[in-house]
Amino acid sequence: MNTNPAESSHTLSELLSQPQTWLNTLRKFHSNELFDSILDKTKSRKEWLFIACGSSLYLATAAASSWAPMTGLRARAIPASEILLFPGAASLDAASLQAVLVSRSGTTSETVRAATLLSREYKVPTLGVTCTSPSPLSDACDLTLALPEANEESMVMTRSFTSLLISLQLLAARHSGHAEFPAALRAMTEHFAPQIHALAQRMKAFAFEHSFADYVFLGQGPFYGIASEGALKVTEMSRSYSQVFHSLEFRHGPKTIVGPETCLTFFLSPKGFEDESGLLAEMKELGATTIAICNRANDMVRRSSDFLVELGSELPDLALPAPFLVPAQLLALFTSAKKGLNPDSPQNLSRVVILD
Ligand code: F1P
Repeated sequence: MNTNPAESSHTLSELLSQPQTWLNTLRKFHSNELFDSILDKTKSRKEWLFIACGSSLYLATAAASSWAPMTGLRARAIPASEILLFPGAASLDAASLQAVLVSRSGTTSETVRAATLLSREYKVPTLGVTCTSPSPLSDACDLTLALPEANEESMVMTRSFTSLLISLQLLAARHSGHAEFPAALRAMTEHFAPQIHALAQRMKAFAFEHSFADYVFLGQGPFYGIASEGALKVTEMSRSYSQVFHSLEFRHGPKTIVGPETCLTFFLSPKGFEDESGLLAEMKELGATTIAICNRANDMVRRSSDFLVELGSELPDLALPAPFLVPAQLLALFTSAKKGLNPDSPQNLSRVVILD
């Protein structure tokens, strides 16, 4: 019997269930009438504003970076607290805006309050995206996209993050008639599913062999939200210091912290591969310990990475955010295991932040 709390946690089993949950999500939204109804009711909207807190905010960030190139519409993500505290800075134009409020629990106070404020005061139409419906969020929003199948027992988000992200990407694909995109996501899932257990074993060995003072996650475009979530996962699960930067921003100051005790994780996008892998090689030269996550590596990436995740597919950038996040989730989980922590109950955290 496994006595390490991390290795017998809900978090690990839910993390490993992601490929199956993605397949279920793809099946559910294959020819789903709810999508058609949401798209019909939002067709006049020219700008999509994704709003959330915590992991759901990073999901929203990755979703906005998928939404804009797929639909050709303006899209951005902001924390719910910005809507509440500085609505004037959020450019809330009721004539063009569609708000999308993301929350696994559908209960986070700031997100629910933002939905209510947008709807009542600013007359902005609202779509709730959640694993929990009915919920305060679904009650506050005009429309709801619910994915209860991806909900978790765990405190931290793993499969709900990637599956809600895939749902929003599928909605964007339907919006813009990208009929080939669901097939690309299915190909990604079928390609990745057989790799996940071996990847977990390799990451476990890596985490147990190393002790890091801190962690940095680097990504651009749709991978910036993924890098942000990777950093949050490591902090939440393993109580470690972790930072995120747009990859090429790392040269502009932050690289001063590089050394063998700083673990740098690079999300190498197909689009930015040349520039991002150049940065990886440069940071390796400076003495960093590096994790590289990519579709296909070259010799330079192989030489410059202490831990390489090569998906080995020909898939486009936008099919990759979900599987690219998995190694970062595993790093967080096994760093927590190494420290003897239980990721199901991180210190000071609750599953939802509910304010009076
Ligand atoms: C948002 C969230 C979680 C986080 C934490 C508190 O929840 O910030 O991402 O892990 O434990 O709540 P939700 O709005 O998606 O339910």
